[in-house]
Amino acid sequence: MKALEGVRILDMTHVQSGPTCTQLLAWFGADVIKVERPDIGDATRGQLRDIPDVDSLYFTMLNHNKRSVTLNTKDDKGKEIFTRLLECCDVIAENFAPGALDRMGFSWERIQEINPRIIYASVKGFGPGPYEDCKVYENVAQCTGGEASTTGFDDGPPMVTGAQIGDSGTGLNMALGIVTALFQREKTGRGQRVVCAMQDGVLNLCRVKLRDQQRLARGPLTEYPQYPNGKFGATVPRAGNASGGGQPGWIVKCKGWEDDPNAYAYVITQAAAFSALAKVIGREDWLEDPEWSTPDARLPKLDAVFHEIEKWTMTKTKFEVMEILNPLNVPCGPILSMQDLVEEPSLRKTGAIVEVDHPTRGKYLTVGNPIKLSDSPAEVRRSPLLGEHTDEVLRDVLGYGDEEIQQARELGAV
Ligand code: CAO
Repeated sequence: MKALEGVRILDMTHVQSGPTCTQLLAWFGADVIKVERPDIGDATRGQLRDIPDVDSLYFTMLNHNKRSVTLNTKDDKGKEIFTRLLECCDVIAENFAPGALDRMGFSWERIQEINPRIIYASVKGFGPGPYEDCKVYENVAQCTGGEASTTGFDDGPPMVTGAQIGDSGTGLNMALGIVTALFQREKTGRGQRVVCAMQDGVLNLCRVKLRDQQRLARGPLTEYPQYPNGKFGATVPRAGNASGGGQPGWIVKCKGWEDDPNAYAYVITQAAAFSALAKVIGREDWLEDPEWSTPDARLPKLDAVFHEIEKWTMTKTKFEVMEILNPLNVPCGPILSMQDLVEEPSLRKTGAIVEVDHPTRGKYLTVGNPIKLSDSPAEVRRSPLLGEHTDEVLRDVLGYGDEEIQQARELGAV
């Protein structure tokens, strides 16, 4: 049995944020019925295609374990079918532009009338306020949620990150919101509204920077590379690769860095392991020298500390750095490229990366469920073709007969 077996989700999500959420719930065993516009479907089916006329990796990697139904929810017959689906689903999830579902005639009030037990979950770019009507994509959320202003180097422009913290991050929030609302419904019998704003989600992940904004009012941020020689202004500056925690860290070059853009490692100079680190890099002299022996003495000269560490790491590969420093309790990590990750056997073993077979694409790699439940192991099944399950859902979930299905098809509703 799967954890969410018996939970049925009417999945109106598209692009990335919403589908991240419903894919996760599908991995936990929910029956996720993805509703897509007839002939068009989720726009990502056709975006960044690597094989002509085949669903893109963008789509397939966000829509595993779901069923696909095509339905025109602006058409009368389509609305009737949609209403029936609302009646028999536990959750409706969507991430359309603000107001899209209302414009189709399905406000929260109307949805509650149809099914008072249903949970109605949405991702939007912004919460109530000046930008609430705006359409939002990943990088807009990163820029407006505090990520971009705090990422990058002091002398460079703001920078977005490759990790999709606005989209996938907010999708994770919504999944938690839905499961929590389902839990509450067990006690109250009532559904509720779940809303997750991408700006809020990014800001939530940037909490250490909000922490630093308040610390800044009381003096310089001593772990930032701007200390003690650079300038601090009124707002949290970009900290390059400084760790953000209480322990200084930086990215240092490793053997081969001249040709390999990822021949680097992250090294943290945690006080407890500093003497082992100093010894291994050949700077045992630091341990006796009051100029270097304590964290406070080293703080204003962290660039020199990392420069010395780098002289040593440049003589080792990033994997050797990991092998040597880890047993010394020096927290560190090689910069793993996507190719490194794809080739790492342990990630295949745990299911962090899985191979899936698709009828038109063939075999491809995707990420597996990063949350492991001992009683509900996740198996990753391929994404559905557009409308692959329309008849099946109309028949088995809504009880339609062949004639009714044919009529809906002729009317263009499905
Ligand atoms: N039948 C009929 N119409 C349908 C339909 C269906 N099955 N599914 C969608 N539509 C309609 C919508 O109702 C909408 O019509 P209206 O404009 O008349 O209301 C239209 O299709 C387009 O929807 P949209 O405005 O959401 O799509 P878009 O491509 O213009 O915008 C996005 C995309 C992502 C910017 C916007 O949906 C958005 O801001 N979503 C919220 C934030 C979010 O999740 N962003 C993350 C996206 S991942 O990077």
